[in-house]
Amino acid sequence: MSERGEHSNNPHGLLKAKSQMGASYPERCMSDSKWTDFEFQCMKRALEVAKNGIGQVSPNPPVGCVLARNEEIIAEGWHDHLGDLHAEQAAIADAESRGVETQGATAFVTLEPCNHHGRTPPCTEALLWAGINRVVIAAEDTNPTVRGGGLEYLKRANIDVSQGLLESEALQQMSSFMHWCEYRRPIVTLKAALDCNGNVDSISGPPARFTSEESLDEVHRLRLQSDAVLVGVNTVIRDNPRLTVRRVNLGKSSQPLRIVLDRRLRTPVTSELVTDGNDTLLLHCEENEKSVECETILIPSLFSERRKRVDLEQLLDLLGDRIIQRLLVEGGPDVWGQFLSEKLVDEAYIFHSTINLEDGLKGGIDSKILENAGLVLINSENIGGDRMDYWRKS
Ligand code: AOF
Ligand code: ZN
Repeated sequence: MSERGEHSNNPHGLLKAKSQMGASYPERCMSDSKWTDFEFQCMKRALEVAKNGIGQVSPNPPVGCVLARNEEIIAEGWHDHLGDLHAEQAAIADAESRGVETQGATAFVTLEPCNHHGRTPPCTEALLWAGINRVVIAAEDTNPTVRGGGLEYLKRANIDVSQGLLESEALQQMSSFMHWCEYRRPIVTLKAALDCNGNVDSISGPPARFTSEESLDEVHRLRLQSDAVLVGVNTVIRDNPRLTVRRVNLGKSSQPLRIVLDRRLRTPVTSELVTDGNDTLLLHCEENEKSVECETILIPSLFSERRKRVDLEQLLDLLGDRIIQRLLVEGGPDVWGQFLSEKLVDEAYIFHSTINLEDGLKGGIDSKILENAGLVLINSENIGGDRMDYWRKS
């Protein structure tokens, strides 16, 4: 087992795969399936270890791989951080480091093996080199630079190849990568915190935190999994937020790009977003002599003065060109409202606090609005006394 096993729940308990996984994936009726119970177990384990790369590998997807022989998992690996080994190569290295023979083994991989020389050599060649004779994948790689190539290459080399095992689970795990491959735009994740009356702030009082410590941790986890965090300029002026990952381990990842929709370039030059040394992008539409110590882009066509709207389609294209795969929209109400009314939110995390803010400012978010935006409630969780609702596009 490689040292990287420190991230895994039970790095040495390879054979306990099934009992570890039980709760996270739907139980299947095996009798009418083309897959055996053991094959399910293997792919579940591959999906489980892939989680170690979440928040660390963007713009690559998190990928996991297990090697199995004679109904026994013999090695496992995952893509741990950008530039590190791909999952297949990590699994082969895991076997090698423990002197385990890979000849004749089956590889279960959550993504089609790559067949290109990128940051690492092709996984297809590594699998052949290791003597793997069967490859089972969950999802195809829709990255245009590798599309289809991996499976074709393996088939031509007489490897027994099958696909589609736990495919929807894998697609969900790699959703931002898959979305970007298809649309060249980021997935939009909305985060909002509301008091017990649906308010987000107190109009007369100073800005104050009203969600639990655990909810704040959750927000930092969301930032870690996002390539960029977006707010409107009013939020910057009112809260002077940092929008960085601080409460959870950043690992080998970098801080998300902070983006401010700032029509008239009103972001204070002394604000945290400008002065803390992390990257910020201010998007504005009026010529301005102001000198700000961060990147600014003047895009008159992004803002419609007459309709008081931002051209969000244009914005998403621009961010997609920068290989932003997940955009976290953190506020405030005007920005949320526009993304929701244009049905551009792919998923939303709504934190409901029991606290009652005096003289509250409406958040403009409720179940009806989320449903009208095409979202459905997937689950609700208690997070340190708050209720966190997770909504996703149906
Ligand atoms: C795999 N196994 O674990 C991952 C794959 O530039 P590179 O070399 O890092 O390659 C990145 C691309 O490879 C990425 O965009 C995706 O298409 C694929 N990711 N492939 O065989 C892996 N993470
Ligand atoms: Zn690869």
